[in-house]
Amino acid sequence: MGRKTFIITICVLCALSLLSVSFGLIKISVSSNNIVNKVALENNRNLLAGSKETDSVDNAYSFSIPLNLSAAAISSSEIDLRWNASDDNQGIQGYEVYRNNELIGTVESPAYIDSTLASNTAYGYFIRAFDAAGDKSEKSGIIECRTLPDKVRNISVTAGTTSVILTWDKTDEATYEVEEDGNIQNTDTNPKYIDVHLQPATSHSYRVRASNTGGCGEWSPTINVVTHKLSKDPFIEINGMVVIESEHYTDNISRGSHNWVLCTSFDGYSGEGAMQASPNNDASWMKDYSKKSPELIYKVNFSTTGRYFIWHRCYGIDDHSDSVHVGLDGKSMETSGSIVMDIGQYNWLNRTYTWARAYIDILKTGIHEINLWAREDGSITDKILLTTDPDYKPAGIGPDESPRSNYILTPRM
Ligand SMILES: [Ca+2]
Ligand SMILES: [Ca+2]
Repeated sequence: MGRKTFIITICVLCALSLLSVSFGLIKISVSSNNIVNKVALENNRNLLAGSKETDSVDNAYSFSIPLNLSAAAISSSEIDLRWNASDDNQGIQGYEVYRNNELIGTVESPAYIDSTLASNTAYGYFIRAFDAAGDKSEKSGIIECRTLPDKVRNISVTAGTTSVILTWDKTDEATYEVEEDGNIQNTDTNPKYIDVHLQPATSHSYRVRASNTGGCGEWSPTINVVTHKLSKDPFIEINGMVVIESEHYTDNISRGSHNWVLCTSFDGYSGEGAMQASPNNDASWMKDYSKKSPELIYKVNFSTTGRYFIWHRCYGIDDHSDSVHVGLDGKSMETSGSIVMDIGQYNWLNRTYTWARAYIDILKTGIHEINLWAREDGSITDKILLTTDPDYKPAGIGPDESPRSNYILTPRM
C-alpha cells in the first residue's frame, strides 16, 4: 500500500469557494459556477471553462493508452500491477486502476498493488490515464492474473518402514510441489505424495506448497518424519489381504552353503530391494526343502480365515534360477510348493510348476508363519501378496505393504 499515492483531484461544488492547485505545469481551478474543472496550462494553453469546450480542447491533447500492463501475483491476497508511463506527459496527472471493470484506485506513477484479494482467484485489470480535467485515455489492454494459493491444509503423514505418504486437502486449479530433504519434487494435481526407497529408522523432512498460473504459494510448515525401524512384528492381514516386502522377513535362515541376500541388481523391485538365494551355482531343492533349503520366514496376524491365493512378485535369472516353495507354519504344502517365475523381469505370478494356482488355507485366526524356501538358487523374491479374493490380480509393484503391529498413523496437522 505504501507504493500507492493517491492524487485525486476532487471537484468541490461549493457555492462561494475557489480552489487553485498547482501540479508542475498544470494549474487547476475549480469553480462552483462550472460543472467541470477548468484547466489552465502555464504554457499559455488557453483552455476554456465549461464542459463542452473543455472536452473539445482536451481531445486535441488526447493521451496515449497506457502500454505493457503487467500483473504479478505476489501473495495469496496481492497482485502487483505495472505499466509504461503514457508518453504524453503534458497534462497527465495519474492513472485509474480498474479491477473486473470497477475503478479501485488512482495513482500518480505507473504502478499499483491491489491487496485484500481472495486467494487462488483470477482478476482482470485495465488502466486509464487521466488529466486534471478528468479527461481519460482509452483503456489499456486487459490483463488477467490469479492470486497465489493459500498454504495447503490438513497435511496427513503416514510413515512406514521404507516409505512416507503425505496427503492434504485439494486446492482448486492447483498443482503441488513437495520438498523432500531440501530437494523439490514436482508432483501433479493429486494432493498426495508417496516417498519410497527410504531406509528404515531414518529422519526425513517435507514441505508442501500449491502452485497455480500466478505462481507458487507459501510453503507449509516443515514436517519431520522418522521411518520405522525394521520390525519383527507380525504383518497384519486386513480384509482378507496381506502384502509383504520379501526383504522384510522375520527370520532369515541359511542352510548348507546357501542363504538369502538382499538384491538390488535388477531395476524394478518394490521397497528397498529383493532377496536372492545365493550363491547361484546350480543348486536346487526339490524334496525335503523345509529342512535343506535356505528359508525366509514372515509372521502374519490373520483375522480372516479361508483360502489365500499366493501372488508372488519375483524375478527369474534363467531356467535354473526361477522357482521357490511357499509353506505355512514351517511345513511344506502341496498347494504352494514349486512356485515358478518369469525370467528376466519382475512380475506377479500365482501358479505352481503344474500351472495350478498357488494357495494356502488359513484355518485359525492369529499369528502364523509364512515360509519361503529356495527351489533353485539364484531365484529372486521381491514381494508376497496373500488374498482371499480369487479375482484379485496385483499389477505394477502392487499395493503398499501391510502394516505391522507397531504401525503408526501420525495425527493430522
Ligand atoms: Ca540357479
Ligand atoms: Ca521388495
